[in-house]
Amino acid sequence: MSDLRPTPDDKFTFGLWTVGWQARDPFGDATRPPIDPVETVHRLADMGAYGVTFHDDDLIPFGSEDTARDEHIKRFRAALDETGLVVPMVTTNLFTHPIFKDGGFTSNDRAIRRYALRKVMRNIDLAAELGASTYVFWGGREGAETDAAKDVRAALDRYREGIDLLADYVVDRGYGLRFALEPKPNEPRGDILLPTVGHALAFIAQLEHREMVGVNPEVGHEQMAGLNFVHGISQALWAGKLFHIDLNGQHGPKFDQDLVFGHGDLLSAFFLVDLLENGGPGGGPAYDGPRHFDYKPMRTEDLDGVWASAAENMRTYLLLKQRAAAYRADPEVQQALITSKVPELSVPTLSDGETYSDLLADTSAYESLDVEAVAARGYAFGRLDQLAVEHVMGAR
Ligand code: GLT
Ligand code: MN
Ligand code: MN
Repeated sequence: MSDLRPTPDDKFTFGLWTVGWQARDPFGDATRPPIDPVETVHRLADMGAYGVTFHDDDLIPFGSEDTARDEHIKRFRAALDETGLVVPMVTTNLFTHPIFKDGGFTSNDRAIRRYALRKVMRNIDLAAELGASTYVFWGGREGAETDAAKDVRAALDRYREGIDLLADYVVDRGYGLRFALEPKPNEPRGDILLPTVGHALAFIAQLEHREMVGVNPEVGHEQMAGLNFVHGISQALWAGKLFHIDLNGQHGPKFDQDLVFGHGDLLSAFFLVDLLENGGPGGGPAYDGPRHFDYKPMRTEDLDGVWASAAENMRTYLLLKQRAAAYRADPEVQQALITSKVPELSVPTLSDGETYSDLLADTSAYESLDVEAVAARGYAFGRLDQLAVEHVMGAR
């Protein structure tokens, strides 16, 4: 089916670290060789992707001399120019090198915090040069294993200080970048600061440049905490803070699996795509940014399996987009939504101009309401759920 062939209009993007993961885990060595970022750019472009993203160290090995650094950037740029792939998002590695073992912005060691800020500033310059519009902050090492080790209120002060300083830097340089904080509850730290979308949104409200900071939620990171990803994304959209999104798959609360998109909670993936694509006020897309896949090809895959899995992310997304469109267009679904009063929730509880005094005076709202009869009404939500399941299964 031709409309299942990805094109740059679909805005599919991948991190260099995703397909490039060599599958080293805490118990075993790498099962795959490294992949040259230039090859990744060509492969992704051939598959119909829109863009590529990276951490500084994915492109320029940590500790490279300036001349080597320039050469890595030059080769990468040439590949982008040849293929037309764009770089919509860039981020920093503040977690691999042992210096970051207690965090970057929130390390107890002040010298490390200063070093981390410098590392980010240098890479922000590169992000701006490459035309990125979003800079992601995943604070995987910002956390602790024991409550004895971290003054969390001081850590949040330092986190805020770091983001405020970097926002000042971006504003002063005139870079067109916005920041997106990526929550995760745990792994690699026992507990990570800003563990969920909700925590991140509350933190953002305390920032000096809060207007330029949003979130980059990841499917598996919310699901690891047993949370509903669609609800988290909905709240981020409601707050005007869905600046970026990391799509992947996860089977409930366990280690971060980073599976292919949809290869976990498929029904949740369906409702997510429906929200992103059809959830806007007029029925249009609620989110128009990159559909960024942050997954890891399974450790058991060889290189052919790596590229096959990259394509599977995009194909699964496009299939779910088709299924969601069919679900929305199904007259039985439309009728079932009305029966379940789903559209009625958009009607304000008080009428235009009505006040609480009017509500107090309305005996039909309270005194004469047949509470038992209203309580007895069913919502038929099960029917809606079944219709969704049947659409996902291609049964309708
Ligand atoms: C790391 C993490 C991801 C983040 C990346 C950005 S790095 O792979 O597991 O979820 O998005 O720093
Ligand atoms: Mn993850
Ligand atoms: Mn991620």
